[in-house]
Amino acid sequence: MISSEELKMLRKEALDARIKLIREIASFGSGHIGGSMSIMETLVYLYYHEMRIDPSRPDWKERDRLVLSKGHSGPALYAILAKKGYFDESLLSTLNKGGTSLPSHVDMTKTPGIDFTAGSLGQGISAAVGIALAQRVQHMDGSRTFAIVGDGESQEGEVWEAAEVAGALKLSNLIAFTDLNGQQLDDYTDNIIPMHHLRERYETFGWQAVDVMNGHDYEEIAKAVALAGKDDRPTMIILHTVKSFGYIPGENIKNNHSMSITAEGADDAIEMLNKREGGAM
Ligand SMILES: Cc1ncc(C[n+]2csc(CCOP(=O)(O)OP(=O)(O)O)c2C)c(N)n1
Repeated sequence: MISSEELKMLRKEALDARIKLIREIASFGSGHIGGSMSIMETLVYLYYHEMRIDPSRPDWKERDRLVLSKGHSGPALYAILAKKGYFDESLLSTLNKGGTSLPSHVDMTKTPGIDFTAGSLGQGISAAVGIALAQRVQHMDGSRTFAIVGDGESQEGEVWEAAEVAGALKLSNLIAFTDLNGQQLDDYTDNIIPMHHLRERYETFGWQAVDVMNGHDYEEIAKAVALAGKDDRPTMIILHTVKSFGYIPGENIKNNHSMSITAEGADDAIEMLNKREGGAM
């Protein structure tokens, strides 16, 4: 499904995007590194392989859309959008600073390539349902809506209202992901409200739901996405991920949601990452 050449390309792009993301957050001094890193493979897969987009026409009506419902992970998406040419890469160093077009939470009125504003958890997936419905009503047959939801975010009741509506409307052009990294703002999800049985919960609401046991594996992600749109159900892909994956100082610790990163800390983290990736850059 993915050639070895393409796999190599996706891995290279993800490594480069992760390096840009670390520097981006270090330029402000702190930011949402954990939940940004955990969705990097998914974003790279979508923007480099799957989505019908044209960076020179961010407002192209028939494009596929992405709603980053866990909108605090904007810095990851900015690294990808910059690399794809939606805006100049130099803007990454303005993250979250006064007057920036790259606020820490995604804002469609400020940033080319952002399809919906998000940050108040639970709302983005509802918007994605509306966008997918609009695509159907307007007979935009080749257009799809993608959404990425957090596992902590899934404690919001609004997520389940959206899920119920999408299933009832049989929105087969809606392909959503849950980033099941097992952590939320200040603790492990299991210690707050466990997110077990997500697959069964979505299936009950009329979705096709599939677990991706390694949410950092492109072939697994590709296989799951290939299942979508084959019948009249929306699709939920449950990504088992590691929060902060690739920002090694944040991996496997509790307080990795928003972290302080100095310029020296960024250099060290990038060196560690390059070493682990075998010097792929
Ligand atoms: C309605 C709402 N309540 C609280 C917050 C504050 N908040 C920001 S991120 C976050 C944790 C989200 O956890 P999760 O969805 O698992 O994100 P991830 O761990 O993937 O970063 C919280 C509580 C918010 N943005 N919106």
